[in-house]
Amino acid sequence: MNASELLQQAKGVLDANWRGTHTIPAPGLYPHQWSWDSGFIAIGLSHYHQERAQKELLTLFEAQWGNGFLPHIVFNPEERSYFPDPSYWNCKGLCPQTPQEYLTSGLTQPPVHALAAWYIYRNARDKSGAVSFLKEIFPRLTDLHRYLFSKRDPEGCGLASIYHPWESGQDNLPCWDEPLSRVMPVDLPSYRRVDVERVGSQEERPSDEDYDRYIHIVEVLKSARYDDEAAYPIMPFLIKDLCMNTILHLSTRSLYEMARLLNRDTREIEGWLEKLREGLLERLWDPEDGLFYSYDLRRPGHIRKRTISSLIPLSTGVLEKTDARRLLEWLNHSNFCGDCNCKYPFVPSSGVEEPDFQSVTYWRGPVWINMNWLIIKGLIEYDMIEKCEEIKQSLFQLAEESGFREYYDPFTGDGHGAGDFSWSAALIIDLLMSDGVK
Ligand code: 9WN
Repeated sequence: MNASELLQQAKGVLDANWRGTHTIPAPGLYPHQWSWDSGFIAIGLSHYHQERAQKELLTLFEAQWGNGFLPHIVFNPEERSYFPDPSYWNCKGLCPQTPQEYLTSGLTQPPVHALAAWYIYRNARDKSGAVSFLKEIFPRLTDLHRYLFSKRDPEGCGLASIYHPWESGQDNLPCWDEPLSRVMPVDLPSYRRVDVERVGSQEERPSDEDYDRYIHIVEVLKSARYDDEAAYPIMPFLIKDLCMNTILHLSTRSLYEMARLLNRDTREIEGWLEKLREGLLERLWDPEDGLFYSYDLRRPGHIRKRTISSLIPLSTGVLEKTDARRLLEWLNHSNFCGDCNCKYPFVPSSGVEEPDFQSVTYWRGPVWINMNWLIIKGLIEYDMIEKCEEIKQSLFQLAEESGFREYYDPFTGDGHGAGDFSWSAALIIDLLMSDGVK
């Protein structure tokens, strides 16, 4: 298959998953609109369908709450095949901040949207249409960032906290094992796991014990009526997460560019960026290991697991060149498929030499295209072109051979989880079209 055939196939996936106002992550398993999925999808669409890319983000932000919070799922009321469903979340019943016309979840996800909005502007054919779009979305993006920098950082260290593994977007990362082991589920409501039925394999999805803990954490948040002042002190899982804060940094940089373009005051945004940079370097960078680690606020300290999230902050550009080279050494290390028996030199979600590595279990080893895309962004940031090309070509091979899957076995390249997965298609489109493929 040549590059333009791959591109056409990827566009076909996004067309098939388009639902008139937004794109679903994948048919079957994920029938609603997911927040960070839509951000990645808009990045892909920005190259060839400006109008749809804009609509993708505007639709999502219609469901933003009054306090700036952006829910991780906006439900399609016609679809009833996903758990937790809107009646379980009961956001409207519990929280006056929710928009009355939409059914949403009560957790958030990494805010990739300002970055996506900036892609839309940069790639736009209709620049004046893009400026109007930015004018419309800029205040909403700013509200979201203000929410994350205030309500999710009452300590004022510059980094946003997550309440739940789902908020990292990397739900089942080995990093969450220890913090989750301290979550003791009690009085859980009865529920049915639709995800395992849909995927048809328990091995590829989180365990039932983990699901009980996921639900327990949501129960605690519900007991606080989704009010951050009440919730923050009692959430049993509270982490300064690398994925959330890496993406927050990328998007805050884009927000700054937007503010300058639109002639808005940039001081508040500059303040956020400076503190976030300090937070990443002082709280999350470990100079001894030459890796970043997420920080657990409930048992204060680094979560010292070597997963792909330790590498993605390369994309923020906050490291000095010498330290960035240490991350490159890790990327070339056998633990991360630099020199091992993986099918291609892409980066698995968890180091292959780690004791909890599992090649086909959700976020515990498989290759995810969005994470590798972030690594590629980091390599570009530091002009590490050779490694960047190596990973990019591996992703193209993977998509050609196994299609646009949710994740892939790093040893065989076989696809797993959902098929026709939108962000895999969207980010391959971004990589191909940034290389000039039409
Ligand atoms: C829970 C939709 C989402 C992604 C997440 C991914 C998975 C949901 C689930 O699917 O999470 O939000 O049901 O497992 O982990 O990153 O946004 O694609």
